[in-house]
Amino acid sequence: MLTSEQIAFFNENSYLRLEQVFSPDEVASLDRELSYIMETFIVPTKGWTGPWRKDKQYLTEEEEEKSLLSATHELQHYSPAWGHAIYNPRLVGAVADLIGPEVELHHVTLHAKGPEFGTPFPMHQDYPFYPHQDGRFIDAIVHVDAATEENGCLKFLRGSHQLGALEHLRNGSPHLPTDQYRIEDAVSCPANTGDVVLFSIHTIHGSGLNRTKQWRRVVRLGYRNPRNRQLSGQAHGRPGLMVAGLRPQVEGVEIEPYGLWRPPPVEAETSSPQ
Ligand SMILES: O=C(O)CCC(=O)C(=O)O
Repeated sequence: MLTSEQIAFFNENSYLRLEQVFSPDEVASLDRELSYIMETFIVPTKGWTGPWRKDKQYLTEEEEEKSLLSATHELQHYSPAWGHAIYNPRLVGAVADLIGPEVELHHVTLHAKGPEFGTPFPMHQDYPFYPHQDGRFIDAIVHVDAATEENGCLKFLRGSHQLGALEHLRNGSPHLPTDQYRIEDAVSCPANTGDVVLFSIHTIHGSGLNRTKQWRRVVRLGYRNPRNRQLSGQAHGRPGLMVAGLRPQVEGVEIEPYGLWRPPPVEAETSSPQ
């Protein structure tokens, strides 16, 4: 569980790094199964789009052309190690201390920056990707690889989650104006393998290019308080796994385990009941 100092750090800085949430053995399984998923299912792309890519604070012309990102969602559909990771007691306990007591998984997303030209991310909040009514939503970044200044660690604008939801530019991937929200004003958050970095859906963050010869792989586990209703965006209408506490009944929220799919209407008496 979090100490009062850790909670105060999060409230002041808009993020918090938890050390060694996953043991070396656990990281080895996560690494092995992630490598299989990446080799078997993922075709890399150039990464996030938009005019920010022409901004020299992020990419030179050559880097823009060569930049590389492997991304996918819901690793628990591919791998037991990632299924177990979602329920990690220390991680879930920390998230519950910040936004609980009840906690629901919202999504799982891989961001793997390719070697030498691993794409950067412009400064943004995660809010526009999956808008929710309030700030009771934590993104937890699981570090499969250590993140450093050289390979594009996360960077945060201190205190930014207090600003609430901001308007984002919508040309390309949602991002904030690069002249007003500069990556050089953000504080770097290097992390070791097995560490988890927590931040709010309203925290302004980004990251630089991976210039090293190895991949930089992190996986985001998005958790919310189930009372915090989603307004639109990624996974809207899909219930998630409850990882702490029991699901409360929330007015206006129907639990549709099959998402938007509806079973076809039952045909009139064509066979006897079984
Ligand atoms: O992987 C990164 O460096 C940035 C990821 C990010 O911005 C996010 O998960 O919202």
